[in-house]
Amino acid sequence: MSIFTCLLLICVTASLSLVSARGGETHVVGGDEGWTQFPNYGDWAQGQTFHVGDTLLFNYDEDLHSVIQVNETAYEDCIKEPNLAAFSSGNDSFRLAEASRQWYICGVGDHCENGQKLSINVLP
Ligand SMILES: [Cu+2]
Repeated sequence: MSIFTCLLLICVTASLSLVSARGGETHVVGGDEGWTQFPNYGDWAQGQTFHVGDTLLFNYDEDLHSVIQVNETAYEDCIKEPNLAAFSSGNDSFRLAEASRQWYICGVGDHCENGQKLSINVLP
């Protein structure tokens, strides 16, 4: 086998493994700051690429915050009821099951109004 063929095989193998690695990433919402008031989750989401099969993880103090999945209108206006789903364990993870836009807000006090809201676009 020539050195060229050998290098080509290495490249092909490497790119195949990159493709298969897609769709299993865990996104910790807010990074080190986690899920709390005042971080700009729009900025955080801009730096991420969400794919079906990835996991979204909300880390927060369960005495201070919660996670509510809502529709776009409720996201814009911080409406907590009715909602699609509600969580309060402090360590809530979701597997992103379909390519769609999703919206999450905190259900405590005026936290949503203070910016504790997240909108993500999940790609196939
Ligand atoms: Cu909160």
